[in-house]
This record gives sequence, C-alpha cells and structure tokens, in this order.
Amino acid sequence: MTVSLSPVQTIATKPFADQRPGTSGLRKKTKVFQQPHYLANFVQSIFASLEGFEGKTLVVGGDGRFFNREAIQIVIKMAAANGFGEILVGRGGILSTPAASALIRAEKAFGGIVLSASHNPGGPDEDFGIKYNISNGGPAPEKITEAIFAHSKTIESYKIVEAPDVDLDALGETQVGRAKVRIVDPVAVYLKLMESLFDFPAIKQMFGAGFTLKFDAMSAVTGPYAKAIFEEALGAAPGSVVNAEPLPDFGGHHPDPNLVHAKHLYDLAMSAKAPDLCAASDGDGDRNLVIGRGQFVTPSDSLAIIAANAHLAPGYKSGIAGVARSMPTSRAADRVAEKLGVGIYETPTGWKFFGNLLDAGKVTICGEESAGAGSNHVREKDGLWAVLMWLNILAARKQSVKDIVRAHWADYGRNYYSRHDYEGVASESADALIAGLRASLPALPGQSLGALTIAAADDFAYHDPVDGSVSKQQGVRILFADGSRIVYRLSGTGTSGATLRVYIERFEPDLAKHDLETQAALAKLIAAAEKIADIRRHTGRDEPSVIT
Ligand code: VG1
Ligand code: CO
Repeated sequence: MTVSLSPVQTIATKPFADQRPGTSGLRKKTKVFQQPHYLANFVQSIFASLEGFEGKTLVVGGDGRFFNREAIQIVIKMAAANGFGEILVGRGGILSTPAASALIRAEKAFGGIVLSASHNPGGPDEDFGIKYNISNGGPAPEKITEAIFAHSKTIESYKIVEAPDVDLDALGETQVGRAKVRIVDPVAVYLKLMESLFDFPAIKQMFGAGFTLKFDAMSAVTGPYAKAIFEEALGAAPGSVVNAEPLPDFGGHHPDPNLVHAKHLYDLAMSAKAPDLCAASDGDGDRNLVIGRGQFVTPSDSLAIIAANAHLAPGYKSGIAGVARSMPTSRAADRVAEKLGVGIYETPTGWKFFGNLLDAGKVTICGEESAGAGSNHVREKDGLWAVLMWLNILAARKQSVKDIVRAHWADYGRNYYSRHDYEGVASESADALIAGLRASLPALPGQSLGALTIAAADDFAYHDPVDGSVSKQQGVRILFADGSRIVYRLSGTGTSGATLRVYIERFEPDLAKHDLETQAALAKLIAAAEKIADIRRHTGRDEPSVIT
C-alpha cells in the first residue's frame, strides 16, 4: 500500500481590499494578519504573480516577532502546495533580512519570503509584515508588488498542503507534501560572506588591543548574528552584545535604532564610560546605528564615509563602481562620488529601487537616510555589514570615529541634516497637505522666505536607467538657491494613520561652522518647511513626534 503524499487542499476565500505592499512589503497590525485567510490570501497572491518556480527553492524566515512561527508554517505548506521543490527555513524561523538575501543568492533560490515588519514594534497588539524577495536576493520590484496587489483583489481560493507542522528548531530535512523542507543555520552563510568582505584578523587584533564595543540587538533578529560575529569570531569582550535573544515582543521595545528608541546608547556614547563604538540594528537586521565616543554619525554621513573608505576593506579593495542613495538622503555621498569620479544615482525611498543598479554593476554602495546602508554583497540594506565596515575602517585608519567624521567634514564640507516625523496623523489631513504642496509647485520657484530663495520645486519622479520603468510622486522637493533642500513625503511602512516625513538639509563648507547643533543649524529651513506646507494647520501638531 502506498501512503498518499499529504493532499493539496484548495480553500475558498474572499479578497481583502487592503493588501497593497508599501515601501517594504505588506505591514498591518498583527490582529489583521491573524484573521482567517488573511496571510494565506497574500501568500497565494505572491505565488500567482510569479512564473517558473515549479520544483525550485524558496527561502523562508522572519525576525522572530509574535506570529512568526505560525506564519512560517502557513508559508511552508502553501509553498509546497503551489509546487516549490524545496523550502529553506532558518532554524527557529529566524532569518535577518540581509541573511535571507544572502541565502537566496548563495543557494541560487528562486526567491524568498521574509516575515517582518522591520523597525515597527511587535506583539499581539503591534505590527506584523511579509515581503517577497526575487532571485537576486532583493525586494520585489514594483511590477511584482503591483501584480500581487491586483491578484489579492480578485482571489477566490488558495492552495495549502494538509500536513503536520514542521519542527522549526531541528536542523535537517523533512518532507511536506511533495516539497523538501530544509531547516538551516540562519547565521552560517551570512558569517562566511562577512568574512570574505572584511579584514577579520585586523578587527580581531583591534579588539585584542582593548577596543570596546556595545552592540544592542534590541531583542530582535540580529542577536544570534552579532554574538557569532562580534564576540565569537572577532573576540569582542563577552557582554559586548546586549539584548541578544530575539523575543516575540522585542522585550516591549520599539526595535528602531534611532536617537529616540536607542537613546540609552546615545547617552552611553556621550558619557565618561563610553565604549569606542556603540551600535544597534532594527527588528529585521537591515538598519544600523553607529555612534562613536562623543560622536553620533548620521546615516547620510555614514554612507558618505563608507563610500570614501570602502577600499580599506578587502572586499572593496579595487574601489567602488558608484554610489546610490534614496532621494531624501543627504547629498554628502554625492561629493564623495564626485571626488572618486564614480557614478551617483538618486532613487525613490525603499531598497527595491537599488536592485537594478546593483545588478547592472553601476553601483557598489547604497544607502538611505533612514539608517540603511549596504553594498553589492546582497540586495538588501545590511545593519551588521555597516557596523563591520566601520570596524574595518577604524582598524585600518587607527583613528577614532570622531576623528574620522571630523576629517571627512574638513575634506568635503558638512551636510547638516535632519528628518522630522509627524506620526499618527489622520490620513485625510496628510493627503491634503501633500495635495496642497503639489498644487503650489508651479508658483514656488523664485519665491523668497527670508534669506532663502526657492530655485526649483517638483514632485520627484524616478526613471530607472536599467529597465526604463518610471515611478512618479516619490516626494515633493523644494530646492533653494544656496543648495539647501526640503523634502516632504508620506511614509509607506506605517500601520495606522499617516506619517509625514520632512527631510531638511543644508550644506556648510566652512570648517569653522562644523560644530553647530543640528536643529539650530537648520532653524531657518525648519521654519521655511512649516511655512511652505502649513504643517501645523494640516496636522494640528506644534512639533514633530520624532526628530532624527
Ligand atoms: C522607511 C524608510 C525607508 C526604508 C523603509 C524600510 O520607509 O524611510 O528609507 O527603506 O522604511 O525600512 P517609509 O516609507 O516609512 O518612509 V525597514 O528597516 O522597515 O525594512
Ligand atoms: Co528593517
């Protein structure tokens, strides 16, 4: 008698109207995802938007947040039912976003599904998310995310294998339906990749000589990676990595490594007990925070400094092909690219826009003002990569973070930069503010606000130089005659109401003026930003909820 392979069931369902992926996948309140069929509908819509995966490999993992394990079981059973031949899952359901990208590439997988709402808080009353990555390891481009959304609006059924849950904690292989499920070490492939890029012996020597690090994994996904890399491979003192165990609710914290949610690190870095380097990563491990003793490094500056120094790391010793940054990111990196004589590209917000440039070999280093940096080693931003890059630069230059940042400003000038977020604004009010800005665009050039004169104003549209696709309405830009900028856009990662982001930048070439407090240095522009967009009237807020 033959045992029938677990039968594929076709389950009838009805569409949910709200499954349009945002800046980085679909993010909703966990309770929304827990509704019957909600996750399954989206997963089926992903598969319906792909072609040619029969018998191929799918990588699956998540950031460990509440509902991660349940979601992974559903994804495994649906991938098997839809015809994937092999499903690779990080042990415990864990894979950081960059590690998932690395695994997709190393295993030549067809694609991957990452369960994460990234820097959004987790737990039964917080956020959950899911995103699909293509075979280059990067986020699905808009063509695919729009197809997923289109399918989700008409879906009538999904396929799932009836099978017992897979033991996610035991390395090895099992069979689910006709697919092989392989539970793999989530760290191994990633660690090997990092060893190939950075001078581990030099960094190890630096730690041996007493260099001190405090890395906060924020009870999110990077703990196991950071322990293995910093403490075990590089010899950082035990305890250098804190909050190293991924927790379903991130210990009740907001796993966003910014100056609000990681203020304790900032305070430590500014204190008498400051280690040489303080660093952190977000929920899914793709963002980074870097603070030297007495010196915070803005993500925009970090991108520029990494671009200028990447050649010091073995993986980049022959130089970089080019740099890409998201449009709102400061133009500090542009000056480096110019000096190096390499290309600089300006893309819309979100890592999915870097994939084509990286695949085409036009750029090596990419970054966003939102604490994201990465390179052509994967197709996602990579928090630990950024910290390792800094460690490598510090080991090679034998200078402090502070000295390196100061020297960079002295060479290139300083781009004062800040982002003001207005969170939880009513969607209609936020939409009205943006609509008002768009309507005012033609009349803005030539207007003066005090000493500032508006030279140009537009709604950023991106023309992808590789595939020719066009993405419109990616942020309203106000460009001033002195080179300063204000950018307005609405967040595409929130799960309740709208978040208005206002990005403010001013270039200061004068070395004698590199020590101003950032908000003070930008005060005139901040006032102009209010005036141009009428933020107070539209949002009812007197000040931003988060300043980074
Ligand atoms: C934000 C950031 C953006 C980043 C995105 C995903 O998007 O601004 O730069 O790529 O989050 O990061 P938005 O649409 O909210 O501004 V993560 O760490 O959530 O994957
Ligand atoms: Co993230």
